[in-house]
Amino acid sequence: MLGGAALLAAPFVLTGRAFAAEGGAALPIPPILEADGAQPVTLTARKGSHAFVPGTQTPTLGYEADYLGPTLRVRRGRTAQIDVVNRTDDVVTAHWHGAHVPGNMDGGPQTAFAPGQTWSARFDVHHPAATLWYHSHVHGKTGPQVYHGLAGLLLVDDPAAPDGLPSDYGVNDIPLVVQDRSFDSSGRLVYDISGMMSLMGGFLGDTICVNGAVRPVADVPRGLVRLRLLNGSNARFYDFTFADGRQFHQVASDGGLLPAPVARNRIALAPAERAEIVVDFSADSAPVRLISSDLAQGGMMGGGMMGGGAGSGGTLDILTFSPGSAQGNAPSALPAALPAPPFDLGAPVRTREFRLDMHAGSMIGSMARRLFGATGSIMGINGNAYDMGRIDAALTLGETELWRVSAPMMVHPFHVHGCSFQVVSRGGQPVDPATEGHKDVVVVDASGVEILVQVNKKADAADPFMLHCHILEHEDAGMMAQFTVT
Ligand SMILES: [Cu+2]
Repeated sequence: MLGGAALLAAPFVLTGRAFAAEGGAALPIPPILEADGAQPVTLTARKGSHAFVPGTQTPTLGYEADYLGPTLRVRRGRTAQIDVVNRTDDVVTAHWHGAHVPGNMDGGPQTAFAPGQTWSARFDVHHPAATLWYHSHVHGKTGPQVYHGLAGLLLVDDPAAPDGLPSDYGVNDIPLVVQDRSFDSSGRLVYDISGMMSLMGGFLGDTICVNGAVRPVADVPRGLVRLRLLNGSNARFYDFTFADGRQFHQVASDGGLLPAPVARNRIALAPAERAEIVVDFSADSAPVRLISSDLAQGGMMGGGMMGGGAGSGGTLDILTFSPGSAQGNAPSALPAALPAPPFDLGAPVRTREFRLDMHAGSMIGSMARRLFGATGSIMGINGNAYDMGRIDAALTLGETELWRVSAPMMVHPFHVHGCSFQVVSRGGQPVDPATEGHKDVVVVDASGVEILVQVNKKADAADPFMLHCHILEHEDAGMMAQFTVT
């Protein structure tokens, strides 16, 4: 026990922040890559060099790009054909986050493939219209690989169910991948998780980037504009609002459209969550800022122990819109109803419980083992750290289950592969599916959530589906389990 305090104190490393990342560049719009044509498209994971701010290059990773990747677009009823090529120095995957695809096409840890190899993903698109995304998912390396750029958006369109929403990509239908990053004094990306705060709370950057640019400016037309928001951060939670407090409408959540637009003036997104919102810029002649409360790790240990991250308690600038700087044709009014997927999962035939553990009882000992490279993890689910050789649950194809998920120590974003689920209660209180929508990530705390899960894609023991915390440092440290569907 002697030395415990020293072990905890040693990893706190404070680095200088002489590099001040100035914002204000034009918002980059990732190019569209149509991935459901007659021929496969190529998605090459490669090394790159990217300027988050003009004039300062830093080594990065990307898919078909120096940083991040193209916006893949597929249509419901067609077949996606994507050849993922690895030109990095390490194993990678491409996981189609939120997509309903079989386990062997899911791009989870078991499908990691080596430099020089190609992984041919082929899947029928049964998913309703939605804003999904893709990212590398190599066990133990997801955090650094996504941080350096191995992520992109995956949009599903449904030509048979027009939504009546703004749909001119990059003009009035704008993708926003929001991430926090840190830079050293020369402007190079920093990913240092050796400190206890990063281990416990996940990595938090001190600079907000959108589509790979620091606090950029987006030219938008006057009128209705759809924003497809992805929290692509490793660990940071956001609570987005406009600086002027204006109302907007949420039209979709993780897995697809809501039944009708929901008026809001703020929207919280945990890591990996998405929301589509429609904002009315028709009366604006001045710039409009999207901001977020700086939640840092406010949920950690009930708001205490790990609070005080970068600027905790303050406000983060996300990006600025310049209405009237672009021209576009948009519907003049929001539709009253949207072609949302139905909620028809039926009654559950089985109940399971998942507890997201941080092993409080042996935290110091476990942390010491981890910091010194021995085996052992402080992160797990139901008492077990992730093991690629162990199947944690066996589901039956098409059966609805009720999952009770809890997180005694801190708030975690819980993600399930292979399906969209319905949140039925949070802290014992019923949740309205019309405002929550179809989810694949849900925020869990000590009071617990209940979700209805039905998986309609097969996954065998060789290529199981994952369920895990989407704080990537927690996932990498073992807060993940896997299940089959047969
Ligand atoms: Cu977590």
